[in-house]
Amino acid sequence: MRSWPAPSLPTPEAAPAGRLILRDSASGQLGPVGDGSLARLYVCGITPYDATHLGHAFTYLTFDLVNRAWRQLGHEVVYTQNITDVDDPLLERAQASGVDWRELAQDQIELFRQDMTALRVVPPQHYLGVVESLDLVTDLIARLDRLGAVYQVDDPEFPDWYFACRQAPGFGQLSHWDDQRMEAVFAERGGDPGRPGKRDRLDCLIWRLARAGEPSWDSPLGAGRPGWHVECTAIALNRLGSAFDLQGGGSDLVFPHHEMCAAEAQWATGQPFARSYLHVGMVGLDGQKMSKSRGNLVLVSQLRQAGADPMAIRLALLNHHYAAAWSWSQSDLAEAEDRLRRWRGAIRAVRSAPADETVRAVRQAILDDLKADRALAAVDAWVEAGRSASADVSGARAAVARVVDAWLGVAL
Ligand code: 5CA
Ligand code: ZN
Repeated sequence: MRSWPAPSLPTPEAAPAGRLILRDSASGQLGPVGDGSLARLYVCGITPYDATHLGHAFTYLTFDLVNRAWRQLGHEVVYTQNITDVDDPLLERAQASGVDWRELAQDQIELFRQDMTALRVVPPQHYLGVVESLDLVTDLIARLDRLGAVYQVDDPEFPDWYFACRQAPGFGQLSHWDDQRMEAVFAERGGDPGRPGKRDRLDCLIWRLARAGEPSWDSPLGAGRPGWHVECTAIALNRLGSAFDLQGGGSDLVFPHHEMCAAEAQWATGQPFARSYLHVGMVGLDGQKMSKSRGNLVLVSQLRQAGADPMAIRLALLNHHYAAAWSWSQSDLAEAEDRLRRWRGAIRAVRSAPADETVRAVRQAILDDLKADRALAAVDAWVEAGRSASADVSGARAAVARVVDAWLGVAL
């Protein structure tokens, strides 16, 4: 799938210092991530409807900070992202709104591309839809079948294929949840714990056999379509290999999605799936999780159409640390617009404060578990100091504009 145009990126720093430290969601520990010369990142992409709400944008901006930091430190980055362009929620939405599911997906992917471009998100090198990746998916399921990791449910009419997650090496080591919590959340997030004929209530659908009126594709498993999790396992393993550096998404993906992906990959390859995981806190609106099903969405495109500068939207989101859930309000945007105005004013002013400390502080804040809010405060302090400066410090304004562009993705 075509991704979107890359923003201009300042060349990496001549003498890059430091390493990126992130808190791994599986271990809860802080540690270096992507330390080799090649840094490999997989981020779960959209299911293309109701794109791009501010929760999506917050998640992709978080990983954009990771991508930019690695590049500035001189690593080569391989970034892969999927698109869930066939799945129950997409088909249900298409049906409910009377449009073809392919058309709905295409329109929404295009809108997502435009939003990502406007927000200056560095695109993934590998941007893959499920429909174009079906061979990868069915190959992986066949491999799991040979290893005894999948089975057909005991249902004479629709003997769909399931993954026997419980026997998978390492199952549960990402979320560390108990059975009761896993089951409850599994049911909420597309799972079917109560389906008769399964061997274990947590086993997840891996290949759904064709039903009348649903899209399906021929395969050695029978005509059908993939269950949700296996798409990301197959695409990530194919483009990044095992034990890649970082798997990411919103915190709603910890279980079952990322737990199942990891279990499938570990069984198929005998290797860990990702070395580290990063999960982004849920963005809500007026105290509730922003989600398609609740319909309480604020879309990036709506804000843009209403005249918001995409750089102000970016600043509004970066003002929150990724790890905590938070609730969007109109004042987030108003504050960010004010900040953007102040920053641009300082970059064009005739006087400025010295920038060396500021540049270091921005870089350090990001390397320290992506403390973007702290980076913004460092730039605020430089802007404030410039007000009482008596002269222009040579190169200071260019240096701040550069670090804000390279590390925060904000063009001033
Ligand atoms: N296609 C799957 C992943 S394979 C999916 O979860 N799609 S999505 O469209 O529902 O979400 C896209 C990305 O945005 C996921 O990483 C998801 O975790 C994240 N996300 C969804 N809602 C929010 C929210 N309210 N706040 C933060 N991130 C969110
Ligand atoms: Zn995914």
